[in-house]
Amino acid sequence: MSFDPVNPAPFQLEKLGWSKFFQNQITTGTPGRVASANHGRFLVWTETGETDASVSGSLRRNSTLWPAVGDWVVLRDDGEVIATVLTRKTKLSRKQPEREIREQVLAANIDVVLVVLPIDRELNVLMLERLAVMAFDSGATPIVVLTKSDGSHVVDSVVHEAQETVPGVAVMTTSSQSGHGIEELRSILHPGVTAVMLGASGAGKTSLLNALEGSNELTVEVSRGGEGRHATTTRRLYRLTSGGVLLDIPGIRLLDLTIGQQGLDDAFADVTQLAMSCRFTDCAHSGDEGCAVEAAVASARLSARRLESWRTIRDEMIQQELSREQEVSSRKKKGRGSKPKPAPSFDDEL
Ligand SMILES: Nc1nc2c(ncn2[C@@H]2O[C@H](COP(=O)(O)OP(=O)(O)OP(=O)(O)O)[C@@H](O)[C@H]2O)c(=O)[nH]1
Ligand SMILES: [Mg+2]
Ligand SMILES: [Zn+2]
Repeated sequence: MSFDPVNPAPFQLEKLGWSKFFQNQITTGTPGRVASANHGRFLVWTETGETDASVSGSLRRNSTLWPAVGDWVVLRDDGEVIATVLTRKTKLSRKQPEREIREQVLAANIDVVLVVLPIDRELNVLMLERLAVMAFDSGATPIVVLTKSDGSHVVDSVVHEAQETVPGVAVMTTSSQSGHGIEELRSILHPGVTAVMLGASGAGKTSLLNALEGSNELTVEVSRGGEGRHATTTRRLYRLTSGGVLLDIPGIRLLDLTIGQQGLDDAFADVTQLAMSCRFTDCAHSGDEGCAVEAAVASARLSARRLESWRTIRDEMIQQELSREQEVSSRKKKGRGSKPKPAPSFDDEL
């Protein structure tokens, strides 16, 4: 375990997000936070410094408790083995219907999800809607960060478009090149706050980290089509000079975005609010009798495009659910459902 004699308590756990919620879960052992994971080895921050830890045998056999970046864990006395993963406050995850481990936790115990989209070209509304749903699903607070503002001549109208797309969510603009908005971002990331950056490859996530910290982490050239080529390949926590903690993760593709009902309700708060007046509680807002949402579209209180997006995402959600159920039932037919759980494949893969 590394220890800095000049600064005897370099890691104040509260600054790193430690709270009563976690304290109440432990009686013995050393608490620490998983800062990165690499094929079964974990870099853990504790009060006395960083340690390189593995997981205990019992954890290894119980794949539902596999540590993810951002997790609070308890180390055994020797300080090199993770004995327990504490219950998560929030988690940003994606479902993997086709994999043995169904859910991949991208970030644990986050307070804020920075939904990062570049605006040096047209705002990708489709992406924003889905990222917002996933961010809301995590249980943390989403904030939209529109990057590369130096490359846009229509910043105000794009901000307006983003606000219309995710009503009630704060929208800010940044430029890692000019420094615009970086101070504002810094003020959000104060001690005790953990944020994760969620966005496509090439959106400018790592550049934000570099602009905040003056660091020089690897960024990527963006191709003509706007897609980056995964400059960042691992998930990692950074302690910021502003006191907070920032998680940089690899870019996510539109295809990988998974969605849940709660996230849908929250990201489409305008539709959810109107739906409370629909005659049927399970109204699909699609020709159903007494539909208040369609009535709102007819009287121009809700845009038709907005309802269209809601329907599309809901259809995708139902489709995802169906394929997951099919997966489970075909597994059962093959008699695999009764097999003991396999050892976890490493969750730190892309
Ligand atoms: N003009 C301009 N370019 C930017 C800005 N921020 C990032 N870029 C450029 O956009 C490209 C991608 O930036 P990255 O920070 O690597 O993107 P990323 O989201 O971390 O990408 P992944 O790690 O692959 O997910 C780089 O070439 C950056 O120089 C900005 O504010 N203005
Ligand atoms: Mg990156
Ligand atoms: Zn309805």
